[in-house]
Amino acid sequence: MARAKSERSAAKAAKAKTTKKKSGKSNKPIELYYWPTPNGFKISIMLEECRLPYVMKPVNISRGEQFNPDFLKIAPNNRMPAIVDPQGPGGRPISIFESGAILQYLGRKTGKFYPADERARVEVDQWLFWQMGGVGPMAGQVHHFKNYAVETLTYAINRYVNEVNRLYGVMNIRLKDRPFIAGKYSIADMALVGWVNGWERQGQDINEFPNLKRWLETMKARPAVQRGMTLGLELRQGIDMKDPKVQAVLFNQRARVA
Ligand SMILES: N[C@@H](CCC(=O)N[C@@H](CS)C(=O)NCC(=O)O)C(=O)O
Repeated sequence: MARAKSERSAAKAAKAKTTKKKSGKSNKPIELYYWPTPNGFKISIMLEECRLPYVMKPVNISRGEQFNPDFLKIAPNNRMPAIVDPQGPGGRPISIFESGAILQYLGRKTGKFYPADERARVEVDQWLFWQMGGVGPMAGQVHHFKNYAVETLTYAINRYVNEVNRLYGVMNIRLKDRPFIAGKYSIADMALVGWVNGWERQGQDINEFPNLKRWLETMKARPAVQRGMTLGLELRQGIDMKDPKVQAVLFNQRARVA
């Protein structure tokens, strides 16, 4: 009897060990390939909001680390952010590039900030894609022509400053009768905040857009947003975007034929 009992407790202990091992495995952190920019912030914010364990792997884009062969295996478009989730579908690792796809993946994985209900999901998707195809690229062009280009091209500056102004107008109307862009707080808001936060450098006056201003203040008051948007900021210190070496890496790249 006593023997049977001790066998049972040995079996129990062995089982506990396996479970611990298993759960240890599932706790392997997500690798975040990252540089502190508005596109990078989207993912650091989501990881912080979901309290998912992650480890940040800096990709210094001003030094050309986005072209490292190992990074290209994960992100063939040579841009960050990207992630590797050791516990992907079927318990096997998965790598993902493109910030919108990463946000949707993390939303599906956690069931957070990305509703499962189809109508609510479509709401989030359309504003997420609106950010991906509109606010991000247009504000990015403003940053380029207004702040980084060595020549002053008035036509280009006006074109993109005006387009960002139009987009912020759309957002301002949308936020008139709802707290967040898709109604409830979602991955679409996370995609937008890093970009909208740069309104001043984009030649905009936030006071023109009171609903957008209120949304930005609400967003920036969230501790996870604060953590996400300060992650690795120190890495950028001392980098001069007008340095010809930095510009040679980041601008006017052409196809690299394999
Ligand atoms: N559509 C991509 C854009 C990513 C992107 O443009 N990342 C920039 C930094 S914000 C980058 O890695 N640039 C490196 C380069 O231009 O070589 C996404 O949303 O993930």
